[in-house]
Amino acid sequence: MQAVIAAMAAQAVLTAFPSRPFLFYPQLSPTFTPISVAVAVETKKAVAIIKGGSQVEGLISLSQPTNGPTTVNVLVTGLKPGPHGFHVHEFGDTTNGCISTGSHFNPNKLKHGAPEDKIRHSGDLGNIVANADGIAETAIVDNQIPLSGPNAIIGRAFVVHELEDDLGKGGVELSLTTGNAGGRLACDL
Ligand SMILES: [Cu+2]
Ligand SMILES: [Zn+2]
Repeated sequence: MQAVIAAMAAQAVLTAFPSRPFLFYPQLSPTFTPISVAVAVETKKAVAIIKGGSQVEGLISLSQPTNGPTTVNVLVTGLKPGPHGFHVHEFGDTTNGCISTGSHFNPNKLKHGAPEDKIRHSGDLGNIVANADGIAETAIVDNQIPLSGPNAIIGRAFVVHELEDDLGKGGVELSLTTGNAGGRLACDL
């Protein structure tokens, strides 16, 4: 991945404010279940804005009810039509450009895979697919990217890649680390 990073990358850094107050707002929105009287379900929410040196930009909004999966609503524009690897990377750090976001978020020390695989990085969200207009719009529901707790993705980064993620099945060395998804599209805010 590193060799092609300079190319273009789209990524958003999930920051738990205060340094980047516009990037990420965790909010607790209490909602009440209709049946139980005293049970409140807290849904955590977050928003990340993707922007970069290329024309790739977009908005990612996340929500997670207590102990439930995280829903990631993705809208990215300016992409080449087709699939693009989409991951949570380790560090919400762009001081050295996209390379500073490190590898795929991988708290369980496993190999790269598809979102539905048992063996995968927690940050492996597969591909988002851009249509003929270069727009990728999708909703991803995933259990391994919580917004709180020890494996929370707060403080990490979303990265959209130049190429398709082969989901660990490409048969080349990079398949098992990065999905061979090529450069990171557009970098930083
Ligand atoms: Cu990636
Ligand atoms: Zn991975």
